[in-house]
Amino acid sequence: ESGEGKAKAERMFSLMDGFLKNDPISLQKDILDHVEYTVARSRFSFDDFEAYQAVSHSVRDRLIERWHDTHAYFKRKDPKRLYFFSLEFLMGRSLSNSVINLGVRDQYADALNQLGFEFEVLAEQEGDAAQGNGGLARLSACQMDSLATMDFPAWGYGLRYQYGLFRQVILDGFQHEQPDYWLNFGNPWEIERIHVSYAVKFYGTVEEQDLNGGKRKVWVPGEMVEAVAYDNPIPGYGTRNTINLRLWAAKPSDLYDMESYGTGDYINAVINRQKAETISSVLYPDDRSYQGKELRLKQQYFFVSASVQDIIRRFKDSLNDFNQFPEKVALQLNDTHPSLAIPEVMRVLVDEEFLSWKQAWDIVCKIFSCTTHTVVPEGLEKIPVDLLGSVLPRHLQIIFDINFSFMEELKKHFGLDFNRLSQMSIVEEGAVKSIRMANLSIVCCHTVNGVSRVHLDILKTKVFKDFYELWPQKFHYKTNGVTQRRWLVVSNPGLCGLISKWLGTDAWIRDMDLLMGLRDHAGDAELQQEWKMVRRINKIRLAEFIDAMTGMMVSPDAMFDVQIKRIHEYKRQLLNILGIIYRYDCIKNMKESDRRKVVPRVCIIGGKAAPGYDMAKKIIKLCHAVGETINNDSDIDDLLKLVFIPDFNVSVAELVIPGSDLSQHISTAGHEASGTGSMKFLMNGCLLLATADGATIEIIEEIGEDNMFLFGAKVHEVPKLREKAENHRVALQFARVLRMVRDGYFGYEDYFKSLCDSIEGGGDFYLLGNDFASYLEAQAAADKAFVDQERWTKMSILSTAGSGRFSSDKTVGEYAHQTWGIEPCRCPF
Ligand code: GPU
Repeated sequence: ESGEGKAKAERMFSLMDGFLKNDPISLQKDILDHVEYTVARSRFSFDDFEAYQAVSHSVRDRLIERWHDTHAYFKRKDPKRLYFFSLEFLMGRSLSNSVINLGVRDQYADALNQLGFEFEVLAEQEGDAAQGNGGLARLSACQMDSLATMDFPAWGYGLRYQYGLFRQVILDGFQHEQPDYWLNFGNPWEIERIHVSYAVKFYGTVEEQDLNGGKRKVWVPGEMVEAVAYDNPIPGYGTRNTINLRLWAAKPSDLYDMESYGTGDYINAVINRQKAETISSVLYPDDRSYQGKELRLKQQYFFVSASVQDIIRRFKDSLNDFNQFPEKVALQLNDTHPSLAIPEVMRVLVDEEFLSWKQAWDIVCKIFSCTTHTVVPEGLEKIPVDLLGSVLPRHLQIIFDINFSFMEELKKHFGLDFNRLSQMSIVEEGAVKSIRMANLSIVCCHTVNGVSRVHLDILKTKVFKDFYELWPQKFHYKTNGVTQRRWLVVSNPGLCGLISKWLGTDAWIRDMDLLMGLRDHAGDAELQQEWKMVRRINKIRLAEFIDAMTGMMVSPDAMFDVQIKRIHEYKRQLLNILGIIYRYDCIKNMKESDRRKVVPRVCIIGGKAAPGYDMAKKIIKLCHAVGETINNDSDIDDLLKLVFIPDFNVSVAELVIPGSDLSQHISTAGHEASGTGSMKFLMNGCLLLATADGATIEIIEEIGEDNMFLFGAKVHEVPKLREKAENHRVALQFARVLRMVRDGYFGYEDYFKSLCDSIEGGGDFYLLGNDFASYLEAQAAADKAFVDQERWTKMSILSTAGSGRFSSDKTVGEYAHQTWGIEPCRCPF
């Protein structure tokens, strides 16, 4: 190093004084500095929100420090990196999670106390980052936390929506949607990188040009938009590693339409430029229904194109031989939403890096893997060929070329079996010719993962049967998991402390298998007592929240029975509501002496319906109508309450889950690919009332059937039950509660008619009638178990003890080893 460089480095170091310090005085000074200079309020007078802002900025400084060190280290070591592409990341709040992962929670709490603030109160000031819909999006967030904690050299890539998932407002029992303009109050958790930006092209034509005697394809775009990077540091727990979630925002491009400024219509030219920003403006709120929308297609390509450019630039910084690309890059596609990355990498390698088609194809086949999250073929994405050809003309050509080779391969393998060829083709012929994104992904990825064992079975035997016969080695599963950092450490500090006390260590926060140690103590009266206390405090907190949100007082002595998730017919919130009506009807018809034996319940339902999903919206209204009747019936009093929690989101889940006794995961068997909510409840010692579907099947194996309340048809029974309508062994009670809804017992009978029609007679696709009797039995078993608090508490402890297998650390470890081929790269302290 030159003398000058060394002197400069020394000066910098002495000015910086090494790393930021985390003693209470340093923290207070940093916080007040941010109050004064970042938030620009007087340090002598600032409110809770301003305090939150200042605290966040001081935490952000610490994140940045580690982010720099981590990335400098990655650059030096240059390991194979994982690039995780997802159109949705449901991060929720960041403050509590960050200070816990940085290991400075208590220090901040002390420092704030001395300034006259309470950490929890400030943490409540933060709004949710809701850049996603449901399970799929929250899974991405959990996996980012695990990737960071396990020191994997990984990057997340996605879109930075200006409007997150809509806010749900309930008016007169009906859902209304309001925009979530979440950036209004600033977002301290992101770092804008105005210099990290790429041009993304759309529309236009493909021209052929001569190149060294051959031909090359040149895409002449009709529109260009700039992608600007926003980096979101993701700190690991118990490590210095802090990885990056890079989200792209669309900005007008200076390269594009300069000429329109020459026409004299300056104002309109500026307004037109501004339209570029709509690409990253709004998250699509329909969980899993793709309708061939142009804007959605542009969103997908926009983030894929920017990310691929970023990855290739990084690769070329260190190497310039694309043969080594697969040794440096693993590219994971979260469902098919980012699958345009496949033709995009082909295009860049062939058209811009001048590799041969064969060379490029070999690379593509080595770097891509994908995960699928659905079980129904109808849920698979298709893009109309006309649309794709107009927005991305070169990509359509590439997809056709890939399909041509694939069809040739198929013919060699299966002969001229036209049925099979047309089913497996990437191109679907028909009224609307379209591209099947799942088929494209399967053809080009080396590995296709399902999200639970039974999900893989369904993929192999139904959804992708043909592909499985062709390439059995491609198909695998990694059972989903959730991060215990957020779902226990952040959200349930009481239980967390108790677990550590009884295990004699907090090492389980990085190694969930250790929780099994709790099994030895499950019958211990002292642990049971402490366990009950912690859970009771959480229930009181939840009761206060319910009071604040709905004005309803509920007793923490009652059993809190919870179903929170997106509203979907297959998730059967309707079954839950009909069960509640049944319970209500029973209590109403009881003798006074029998009422004393009833276990009091608070039934809690929460979740959003896609704005265009009529049935789901009717279910929300029915829940309110039934609640209105039950909650105001003086005969019922505290024996039964029905609460709908509005605007369910990640931070609401953090509060509700630790305070639940029983949670419901009651999808029709064969419909929930995995389910992850159940895992969060399990960790928190909440008992499950569930069908044998998705990951629940594996949960049963882990904790045993006796420690939960199972019911309903099994996966293999469902098709037969559906075949014949007369097979529906509809319980008498089912007909009776349905009658009540139809006859207007809860009002709105016209509005609920289609809902009733959808589950009566042969049309009961999700088998509510069939499963109703066994559902009621499971509910009765739960009542019986609850009366015996000793038994209940033991089951609760055993639930937590058996939840280790459902940590996303485990899932991510399996992906790293089996699918991505990446190794930890731990930044030294
Ligand atoms: N999932 Br497809 C979503 O949340 N959104 C979707 O569009 C699709 C699937 C869910 C599955 O329903 C759930 O079973 C799974 O646990 C989750 O993805 C994560 O894999």
